Amino acid sequence: MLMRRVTLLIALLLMSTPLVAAHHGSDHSEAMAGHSSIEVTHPWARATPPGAGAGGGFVTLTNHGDKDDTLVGATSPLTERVEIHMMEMHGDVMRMVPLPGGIDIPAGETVTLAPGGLHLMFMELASPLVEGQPVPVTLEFQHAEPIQVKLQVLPVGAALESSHHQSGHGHTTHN
Ligand SMILES: [Cu+2]
Repeated sequence: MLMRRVTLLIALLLMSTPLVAAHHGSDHSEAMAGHSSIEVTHPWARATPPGAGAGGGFVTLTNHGDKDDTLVGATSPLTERVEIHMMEMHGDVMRMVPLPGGIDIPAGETVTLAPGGLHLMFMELASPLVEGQPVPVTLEFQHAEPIQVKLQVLPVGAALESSHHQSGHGHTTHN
């Protein structure tokens, strides 16, 4: 009797599986919708300690189009102020400098935002960036349509595998 019930249960589970799969499959078209000449890869951010007030976000931007473009701004539900910054050496001190003109992404080139260089800055954070809780960001371009990404939040002090420390100011991209 018990055995028969278990068999029936398994049969029901097997029957319901294709329905679940079909439902998930319907989300696919939405993800494919936004066609853009700009490709965004490695969206990530660093977790911030409580009370830090601001946090950095990083993406890699590739311009597959034949026209130069510019990342002119970004928005996020986390804060009303997302700025574009770069790091600059002033004597021995690294300083963050706002880039009101944005970041140029020449046609056919890739620009990497990374710690120690170009980055997005989430200003006046009401709550810290927490490891494992993705940060939604909309990137705005001069020509391309806005692109929505979710920054994966890594531990405080995390670095992208391709980033490396350099003395001096060698953070501009050379191609
Ligand atoms: Cu900054």
